[in-house]
Amino acid sequence: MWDQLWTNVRVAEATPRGDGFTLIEQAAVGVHQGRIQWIGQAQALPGEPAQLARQHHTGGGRLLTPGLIDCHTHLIFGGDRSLDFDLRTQGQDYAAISAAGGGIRSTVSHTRDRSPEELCDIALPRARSLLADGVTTLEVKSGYGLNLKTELNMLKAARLLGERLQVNLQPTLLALHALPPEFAHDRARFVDEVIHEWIPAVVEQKLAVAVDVFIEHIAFTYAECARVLAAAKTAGLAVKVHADQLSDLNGAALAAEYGALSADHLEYTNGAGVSALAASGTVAVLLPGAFLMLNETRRPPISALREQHVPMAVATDLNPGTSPLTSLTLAATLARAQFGLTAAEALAGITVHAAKALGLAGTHGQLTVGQSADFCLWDATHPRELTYWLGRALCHTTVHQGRIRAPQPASYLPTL
Ligand code: DI6
Ligand code: FE
Repeated sequence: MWDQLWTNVRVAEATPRGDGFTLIEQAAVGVHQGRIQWIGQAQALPGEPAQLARQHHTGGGRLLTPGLIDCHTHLIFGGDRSLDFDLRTQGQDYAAISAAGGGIRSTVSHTRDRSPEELCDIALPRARSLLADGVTTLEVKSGYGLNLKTELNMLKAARLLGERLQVNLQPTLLALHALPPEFAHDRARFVDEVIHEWIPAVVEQKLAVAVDVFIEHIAFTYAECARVLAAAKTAGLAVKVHADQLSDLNGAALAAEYGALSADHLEYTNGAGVSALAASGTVAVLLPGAFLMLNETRRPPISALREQHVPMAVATDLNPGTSPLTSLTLAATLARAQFGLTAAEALAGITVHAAKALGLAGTHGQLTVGQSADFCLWDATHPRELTYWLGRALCHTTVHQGRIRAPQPASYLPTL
């Protein structure tokens, strides 16, 4: 006997290629031991509901999609950067604010010296906002410590978040984000410390599953990033790259060279970079929140990515500096409005392709037998609508590993 049976739902998914939707009317979903046990048209169920499952839920005719996956966030940090945004709206640019001591380093000063418990408490409301919008798998990066103790504290805070919330939390060590002021005149020694101290500590304490680097003029060079990615792979961790966000430094090629799970941002990626991603099977993660808030005009090479069948994911990049965006459906809506993704590409981008960007293809992101029973019921009539409203709360119910999640207080969302 199954644990649960859901009936009176309309099952909607984007095709794995992102070129359309599949819709099953009058569908049913059987759940057992946290996984999907059966899915299809209710009339094909192998018995009466009362005989099939211990619990029977009706979905009230709502759309049912895979649980959403936010595959790129920096949601743990102290303070905020509303002042940076003020300065940007008055004409200063991101790189200049960073050079003048604002930017990432100002968040670092508010993040250092906080305990994992404090960092978790601070991040909790932001995480709840994402969850209220249907997120069941959440990637969280470190990167605002810039010293080993605080990086580890951030990752411990991420672990606490995963324990306190019903969510599949995927922690990433963002090893090269900004050069710590203490190493201003000794870049190589900092990279050495990351390789010889940070990565081994994270592996030993099992605090991260991936390592990320930021290749950019205001951050790190190709060679510095390559050294860290090589060390991460040797240590058995997956790798990811913040690539070509503000300029073209061959970040996509770097990601491909090291078999990265994903290359993220990609506004300035060149044609060779797109081909390299296609060849390596690396997911392109689009981050329209940062594009919007930095008032960027150069879009990622969507047509080339589409033509070469590079899977495109969409994420919030939730961070204090460039993307204070706490809704993944809004991120996907922005990806449609700003980058021209189709509704199906946008939904694939926050489900099946986002799972691939986290190395979770096959277990998460799709509604197939054997996958984790993570799904959402929506007050929407067509899956297109999920990425159409700007900031409307359509998520009615979320199921994570077969368990209905309690409603998340998300004060920023207007109530229906
Ligand atoms: N790219 C981003 O968009 C964030 N980090 C990164 O490498 C921005 C981080 C910040 O400005 O605090
Ligand atoms: Fe980022």
